[in-house]
Amino acid sequence: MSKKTALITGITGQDGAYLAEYLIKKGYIVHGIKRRASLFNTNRIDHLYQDPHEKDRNLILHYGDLTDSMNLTRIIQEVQPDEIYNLAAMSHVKVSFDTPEYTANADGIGTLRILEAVRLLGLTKKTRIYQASTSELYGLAQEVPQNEKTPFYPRSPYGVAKLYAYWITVNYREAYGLHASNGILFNHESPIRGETFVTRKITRALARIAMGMQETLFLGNLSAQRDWGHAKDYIRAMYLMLQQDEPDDYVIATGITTTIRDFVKKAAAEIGMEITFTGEGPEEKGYLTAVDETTFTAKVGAAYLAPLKTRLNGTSLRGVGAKRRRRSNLPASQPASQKEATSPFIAVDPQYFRPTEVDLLVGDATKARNNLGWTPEYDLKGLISDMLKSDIHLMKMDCYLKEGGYRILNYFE
Ligand code: NDP
Ligand code: GDR
Repeated sequence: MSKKTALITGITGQDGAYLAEYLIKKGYIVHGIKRRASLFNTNRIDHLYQDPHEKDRNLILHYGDLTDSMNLTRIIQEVQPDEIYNLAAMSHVKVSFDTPEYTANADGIGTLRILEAVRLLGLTKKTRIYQASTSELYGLAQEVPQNEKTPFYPRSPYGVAKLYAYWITVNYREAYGLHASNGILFNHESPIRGETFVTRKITRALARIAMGMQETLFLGNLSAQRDWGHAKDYIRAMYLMLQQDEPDDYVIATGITTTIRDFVKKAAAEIGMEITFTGEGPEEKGYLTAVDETTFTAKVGAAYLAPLKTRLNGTSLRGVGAKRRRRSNLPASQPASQKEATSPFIAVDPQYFRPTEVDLLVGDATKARNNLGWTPEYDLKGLISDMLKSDIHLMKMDCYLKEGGYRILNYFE
């Protein structure tokens, strides 16, 4: 039997990289569309990359862009894919407020370009399509939890562009009989999550803070709630949707929601650091209030313990609040004046607030469980553990480079 062929747009992104690996393991020939950039941008898939001169390659990359109809049509014609996974998008909600027109073009009309190319090329019976829809469609959530029947109310140019993409996918399915499905995926993260999404921003910063390479992490709205899963689980759901006899739309979620604040606390606890929050709104701050030395030593390393304890004791940082708590094990109730004298681990910077926020997302994936047999393998603790393990490893490399006198790059948003 000849091998199945898949075309992945957004193959250089988090989901594209995991999906490419998954499909190659299943015996697919995977084609991917990458954008031309002035630097190499295939970091996430370099381990799958094969020299273009090799024969019988199972990963083939094409230059392209979702804003270029002719390019997309030519690639689809050449590849004649059995399955298209449309994962490419300007995927950052906050950035979409700065680039609304481009976001509409790539995320909204980009989907139409793919659907229309499949139709024009006469591939409606051959090619199955997965559209990367999103829980951002629910935006100002009309019910809790959200399922496939919950009305949409997007709250950003990204969400609105994805709303168009969702409905045009449904429309092509109904009008032309295309096997096209929407995966309404809730937030999913991993060690290769983009560094400017909040979970990865937190795990990277906590690793740096634990090793004394960063003082404070600045975040936006700490009270937003998200339903976070692991990207490895979610790409399995994409694949399953295209293996069904009938196309359909599915919510993919864990059913558990957590605030950004609690994510910070859980992630810090994973490596033995207790963070306590005090204050409200833009004045809210998170302080180190205890260290579990055994956990910290096992997960981060004994070499980094002494500087952290110095920080806990406040001696290098003028403050006395944390010192009092650590000695007497008091709850975090010391006077604000003392707390303010201590350098916080976490502080709020309103520049990360969004003009319209999505406050609460939590998904009900019953349909996916029943129809696709999909269940996630990772819970939030497992996800956090996976991300921190990887970021501590990464930051240790930076530490070694720094100690060796080499320049390290500071990527902050
Ligand atoms: P990433 O931001 O990690 O990856 C996006 C990919 O799209 C990258 O490969 C990027 O290329 C590519 N891309 C961006 N703009 C264009 C364009 N104009 N033409 C061609 N390619 C482009 O996203 P994720 O992997 O996290 O998400 C995958 C998809 O799923 C996206 O559509 C996202 O909106 C959606 N989604 C994601 C969720 C999540 O929690 N991760 C949840 C629900 C939906 P480059 O590497 O060059 O930037
Ligand atoms: P989201 O993810 O907008 O849900 O979109 P993101 O991680 O960017 O934000 C989640 C929540 O955290 C709050 N937040 C911050 N966010 C960022 N990025 N940086 C901060 O410093 C910060 N502080 C607080 C945000 O306000 C928000 O409430 C992701 C993307 O992957 C989309 O492509 C996808 O469709 C949805 O998930 C589901």
